[in-house]
Amino acid sequence: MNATLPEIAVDAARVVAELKKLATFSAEAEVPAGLPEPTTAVSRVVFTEPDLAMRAWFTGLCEEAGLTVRVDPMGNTFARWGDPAASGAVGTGSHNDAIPHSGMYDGTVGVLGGLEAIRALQRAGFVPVRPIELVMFTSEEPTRFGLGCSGSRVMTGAMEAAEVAALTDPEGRSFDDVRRAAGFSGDLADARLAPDHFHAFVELHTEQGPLLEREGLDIGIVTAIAAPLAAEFEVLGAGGHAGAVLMPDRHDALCAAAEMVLAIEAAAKSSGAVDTVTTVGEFTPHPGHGNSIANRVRFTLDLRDTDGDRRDAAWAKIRDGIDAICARRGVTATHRVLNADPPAACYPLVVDAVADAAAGLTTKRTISRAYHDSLFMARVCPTGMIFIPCRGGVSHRPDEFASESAIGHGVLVLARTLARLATS
Ligand code: HGY
Ligand code: MN
Ligand code: MN
Ligand code: MN
Repeated sequence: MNATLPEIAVDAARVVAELKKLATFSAEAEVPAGLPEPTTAVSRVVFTEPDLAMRAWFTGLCEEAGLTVRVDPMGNTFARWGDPAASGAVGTGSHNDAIPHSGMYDGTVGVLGGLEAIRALQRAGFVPVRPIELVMFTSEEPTRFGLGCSGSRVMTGAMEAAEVAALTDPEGRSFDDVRRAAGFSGDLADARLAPDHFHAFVELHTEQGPLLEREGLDIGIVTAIAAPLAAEFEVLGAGGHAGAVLMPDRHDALCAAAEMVLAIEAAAKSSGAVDTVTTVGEFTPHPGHGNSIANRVRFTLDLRDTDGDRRDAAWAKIRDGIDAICARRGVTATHRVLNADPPAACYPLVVDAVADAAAGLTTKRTISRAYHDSLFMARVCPTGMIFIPCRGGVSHRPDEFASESAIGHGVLVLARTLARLATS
């Protein structure tokens, strides 16, 4: 038994070396000019060849650490230290998929940092009362199927397996077909966790924001995760010849959509709080040629806020603004909501364990503005997150960077947190 927690030594250099190896599992990824060094561009979309090669390598690492590896029908990968059949495990983990032309730390710090936290506890002679289980979630990024966190949504019952199975990628292939072609079989519904599978869950992640670095702090103790909404819009206009259609006669879908994008930005800026953020990341006119007026534009909306009601008020304002633009310009707009999730409060059991584990380091309690699989794990067990600073607060860009020292602090706090949670 562990009367007191053992002295834990983290091998941060090994985590950095493994992160660099992980970054080599990548499709073509561009590095924009002028980014600071070190910069490493990564593209690792779910169920593509780099993802599958990474999975095999990652499984080998877990088996080297003596963990029992299980992969569910969605590709969520579980590496357990302790009794494979026991309930009430303490979980940690994150995601290894990466959006195209992004960086090498988003998600991966939580997966490989979680593995090192377990190895460090093993080296310290810690004996967990509860199993400790590392999770690599499938498809946390919305890149291929338009929906973030599909793996953790199904695991936690936040979404039915059949809904995820029917999601399609840009080539029109369904999630179910793609995952089967990638070698994942079985009934997707079996990815649903038993209610008592986890006693608690804690995710280590880079802050993906500037506050910790700006304030010179080591650790962010996350108390809540913002509420994300994603939707896609289709605007239809008249189109026509760029020379022959006079301006008063136009119903230009691109000009209308451009006005809608500015209305979306204005809705965030006028919400009354800096916490409301909107992004239009995709904007595709059709037919998309210089001498042809666009008759169709497809664009995406990513709307988030730490306050669910304020987010929903911004969403209502956006829809009203778009309706008014349609009426004035003689175009039509339809939309499909991909997800509209409530925010998650982190659980005192885990928040306090993280705060205790960070003794000796400088910390602040903070909110996650990015979403994470923890947003859904919080629906099934006490959940919390640990943030480490990242250079300039940058993420989803190749110049995303976290120092070895920051990673070492994060993994040490994670190891101590896991030990606390797995002792009782
Ligand atoms: O978009 C997000 O917040 C996450 O990084 N996928
Ligand atoms: Mn991300
Ligand atoms: Mn992430
Ligand atoms: Mn995430």
